[in-house]
Amino acid sequence: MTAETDAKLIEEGRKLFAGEWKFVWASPSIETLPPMAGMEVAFAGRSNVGKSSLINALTGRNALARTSHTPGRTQELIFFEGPDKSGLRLVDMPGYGYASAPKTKVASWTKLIHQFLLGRATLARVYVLIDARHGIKDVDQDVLKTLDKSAVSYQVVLTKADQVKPLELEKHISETMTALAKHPAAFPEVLVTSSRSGAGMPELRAAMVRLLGERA
Ligand SMILES: Nc1nc2c(ncn2[C@@H]2O[C@H](COP(=O)(O)OP(=O)(O)O)[C@@H](O)[C@H]2O)c(=O)[nH]1
Ligand SMILES: [Mg+2]
Repeated sequence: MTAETDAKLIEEGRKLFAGEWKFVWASPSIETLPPMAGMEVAFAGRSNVGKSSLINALTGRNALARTSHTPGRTQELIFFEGPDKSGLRLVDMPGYGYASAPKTKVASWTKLIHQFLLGRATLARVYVLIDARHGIKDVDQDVLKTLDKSAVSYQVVLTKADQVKPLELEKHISETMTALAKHPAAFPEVLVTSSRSGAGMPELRAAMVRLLGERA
């Protein structure tokens, strides 16, 4: 990867996400998924980790994905579609791991996600969001294990980097890399982001442009 291709991908990413993004589908169950089309990229993570905020920051739309102060609101797979020609879709996944969830809810989440990950040929990547303040927790490890068993490649994205001091951030990045070494299916780099400051957005957009190129 040269600096030149990097800059080119970043510019293409900027253009792609400057286009019109819209909501297309919400699916509470595996039976109601939209027909497979284009290339899908999904965002997973604990409730409140910043999935919906990240989708809003990527697309430059304040209220495309609904964000919430109350954890555990999104219990559906929500699909967003980019400019027609791109064929790119973003999928906001239901959050996991909020303390007040009854066991049955956790079980139904796991089932939905598992089925989605196993049967979705159009799914090119799952971004697993991890709060930069907390690092990878046990419940995240369970999800990484589920992903290891699926055929989908995934990458960790640290969120809310604006809330963490630089030294602490470095520590959490290296701890995350160490944890990822035990997950051979994980992409061996972490993306550091803040939806609030916009940090990491150009790189994340560029990463999706690269995926689109690999699929074409
Ligand atoms: N400081 C800071 N707060 C954030 C950031 N991203 C999200 N949040 C806040 O975290 C809370 C949960 O965000 P949300 O996107 O709804 O999380 P989700 O449940 O994973 O979809 C909200 O109060 C957001 O304002 C960020 O980059 N920086
Ligand atoms: Mg959400």
